[in-house]
Amino acid sequence: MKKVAFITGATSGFGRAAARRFAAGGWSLVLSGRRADRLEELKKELSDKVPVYIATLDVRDAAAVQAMVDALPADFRPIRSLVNNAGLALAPVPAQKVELQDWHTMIDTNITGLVNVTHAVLPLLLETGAGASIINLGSVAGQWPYPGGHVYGASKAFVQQFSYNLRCDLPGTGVRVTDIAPGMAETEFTLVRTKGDQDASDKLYRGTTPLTAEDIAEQIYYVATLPDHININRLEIMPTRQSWAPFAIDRDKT
Ligand code: NDP
Ligand code: 8X3
Repeated sequence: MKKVAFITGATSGFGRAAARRFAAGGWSLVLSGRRADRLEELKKELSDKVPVYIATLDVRDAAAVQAMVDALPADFRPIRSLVNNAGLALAPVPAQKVELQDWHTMIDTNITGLVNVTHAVLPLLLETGAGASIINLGSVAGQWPYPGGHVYGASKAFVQQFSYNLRCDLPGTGVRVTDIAPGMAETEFTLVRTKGDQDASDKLYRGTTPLTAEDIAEQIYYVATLPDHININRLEIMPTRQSWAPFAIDRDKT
């Protein structure tokens, strides 16, 4: 049976690398993101290999998400994997210095957007049944607190718990759910987080070995292509050269 992957945030980073990985595996693709030019480029690159349907979409807009899913051509409706990847971090500063709008943007994208897409695509996954999967991009930040993580980490904690709770409602349907939780990976993520500060992004990744978009795409594809009876609940992945910091202690000056 033909396999279709529906990927949000396919214009960059993990989403774009996942599109390429699924195409290499022969899957048809539904690709979305806000940047139409990048979607066109990716379609041009991949459509000689597999059928590709692109849709410009802001996941925060529930009505637009539903309309996009309703408008899917018949060949792209038997969705086997939904990769809920669109997301972002903003405001890498202490909570007390954050602009409120940045918190709202993270909540609207990482939580509301992911919920919008899941709600719209779930009926198609249920029709697919056995072997279908929802693969949500969480983060190590959803499990481990760090300075400047505030709403970003909290939004990814939502992704983890939402993934687990979906599992509780889906027994008997064959639909699997996984929270993939990467650590530091070099994509456009830090450029977005710093609102375009290329130096800050380069500095973060310099002198170490971050994960790559392709590393995570490989994990997404692995989860999507496991035998139907296997569900990985959560997959946390860090670069070997990243680990945890000690607890911070506020000490009196002596
Ligand atoms: P990128 O910035 O490279 O890609 C993010 C993607 O999300 C882009 O394609 C962007 O597309 C899309 N996106 C953002 N906002 C919206 C929106 N409102 N509507 C639709 N699409 C949107 O980052 P990554 O590839 O690194 O991040 C992908 C996911 O992985 C995110 O959820 C991120 O939180 C998570 N993650 C990233 C880690 C990292 O270190 N890089 C580690 C752990 C998790 P466009 O701008 O065209 O809309
Ligand atoms: C992104 C990874 O380490 O910046 O989710 O939180 S990290």
